[in-house]
Amino acid sequence: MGLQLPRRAAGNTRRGRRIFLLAVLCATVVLMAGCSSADRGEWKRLAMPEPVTEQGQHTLSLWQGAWIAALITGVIVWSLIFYSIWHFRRRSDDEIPIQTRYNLPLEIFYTIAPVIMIIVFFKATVDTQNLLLDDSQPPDQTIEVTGQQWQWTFNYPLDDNGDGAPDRYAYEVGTANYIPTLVLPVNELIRFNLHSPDVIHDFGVPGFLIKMDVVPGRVNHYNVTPTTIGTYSGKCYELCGVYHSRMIFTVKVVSQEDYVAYLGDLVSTGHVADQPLLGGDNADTPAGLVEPTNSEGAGE
Ligand SMILES: [Cu+2]
Repeated sequence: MGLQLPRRAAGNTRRGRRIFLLAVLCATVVLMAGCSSADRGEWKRLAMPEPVTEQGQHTLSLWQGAWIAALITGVIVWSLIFYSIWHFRRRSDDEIPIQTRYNLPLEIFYTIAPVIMIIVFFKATVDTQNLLLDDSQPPDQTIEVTGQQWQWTFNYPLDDNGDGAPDRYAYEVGTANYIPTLVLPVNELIRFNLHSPDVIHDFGVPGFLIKMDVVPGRVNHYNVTPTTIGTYSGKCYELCGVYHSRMIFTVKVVSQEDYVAYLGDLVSTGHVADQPLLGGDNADTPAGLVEPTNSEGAGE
């Protein structure tokens, strides 16, 4: 009689553990079933935004590859840790195990292995960067982008006489009270030439999976080929001053016809100049936006 109670208690514990595991399994299945296809896509991309440019695919591959490599490393290291914890745990009849140290082959291995891993990561990063920055193809469109404190100006070259050289520029200027729109034709190679008249900004669209510093006195550039018609948001990625947070813009990827029509709209509404607006005296001063004095405070 005296032994029955503990045995039943042990059975209860085992049953309890089984019920708990079953509950966890059910909850997992329910949670997974609740995932929309968008959620599943996000899991697959490991939280990276869905790339909507050809070039963005390279960034995504690097991101996924790096995570897979890191996870494999993690699984090996965690397995070794938990194996050691379990296998060499203290037992009641145990004596202290043999104490060893200075295992030279092992020490050489765990010094060299991380160096090899870093070399592989470095090579993958440089290869991806070279693919992203490849500008050997002539672009279909070249857009002069100006980042000025604190908005963006987009200049679209117009080839009026068809000789391949820009004759005028249609433009769109953002201000403190107006978020500008960048319109891009789908499936065309677009080059952004980046200009800054004041401080370092950084021009990027999260969905494009590429961004670049906009440095005064130097014209950086990169190319993208948008692959999906849609509306996206872009921003300045470099803390560039008090109103940095206002440097957001809308991106519309449209069909070739809509792109031509958009440029026509800019011209017909007088948004056209002989030279691109590159900032400073040449760009519109953001209306109502002045450097706050000390008494006014920073505001944002
Ligand atoms: Cu900025």
